[in-house]
Amino acid sequence: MKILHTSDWHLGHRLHEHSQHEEHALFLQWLADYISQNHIDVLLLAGDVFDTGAPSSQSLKLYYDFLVNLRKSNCHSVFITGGNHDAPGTLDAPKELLHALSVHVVGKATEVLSDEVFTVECNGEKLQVAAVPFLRDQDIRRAVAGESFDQITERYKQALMRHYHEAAGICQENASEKIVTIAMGHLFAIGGKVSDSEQSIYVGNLGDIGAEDFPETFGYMALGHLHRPQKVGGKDHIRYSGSPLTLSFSEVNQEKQVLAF
Ligand SMILES: [Mn+2]
Repeated sequence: MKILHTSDWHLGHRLHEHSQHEEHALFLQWLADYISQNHIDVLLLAGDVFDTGAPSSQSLKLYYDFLVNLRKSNCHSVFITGGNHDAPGTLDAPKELLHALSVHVVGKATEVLSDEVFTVECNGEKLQVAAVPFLRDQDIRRAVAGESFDQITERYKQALMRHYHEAAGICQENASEKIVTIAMGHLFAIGGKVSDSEQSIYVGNLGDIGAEDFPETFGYMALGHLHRPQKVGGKDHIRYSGSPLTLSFSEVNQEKQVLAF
């Protein structure tokens, strides 16, 4: 089974007031061709599909045209999670319609965690995906009156890791030697190198979530949020694909990429 990991498209982004629509259109055409020519079976898009919560009709058209275009390829399953730039409602509105096209969307943390875990089968191989979106504080824990800033930060981190560990627990119920388990995420992990174009995903720095905090159940972690492609904590299996387009001058010398494996 061949998988492609990408994130942070930021459709609709303007670079210093210059539209990047043409670049985005060319990227998506290239990506559709790449997926087709390289027989990619599964596409993972780990957040920040759009640059804003209310994308223009032009940006929406790029997105939907791309998804329809994929129908011509081998790619039989697509997983799309919400990032901090995405409005969960915008991504989730066509959820059922897209589900009918084997495009699985998780715009925000679901009420029942098992709704974020999917199993797909292809050529006798099985893949489990914990499609975890950007987790907002209010989505994963109940605030307590009078919390200090440090308490909020610590409790948010605990809730975040609990979310991943519970998702891993659900995956383990189906675990077998023949199943590959992958998680998605949109967050800042320790040691990550930032660019100028990522918006702080949370008040303060959740800088102490490291590679070792993620459950070992996941054979690969497809991350989004940081726009520079990189591994987390030197681990080959915990990666940021980075944004496909240059979104700020600080990224000029970065080699942009998607990850296929
Ligand atoms: Mn982003």
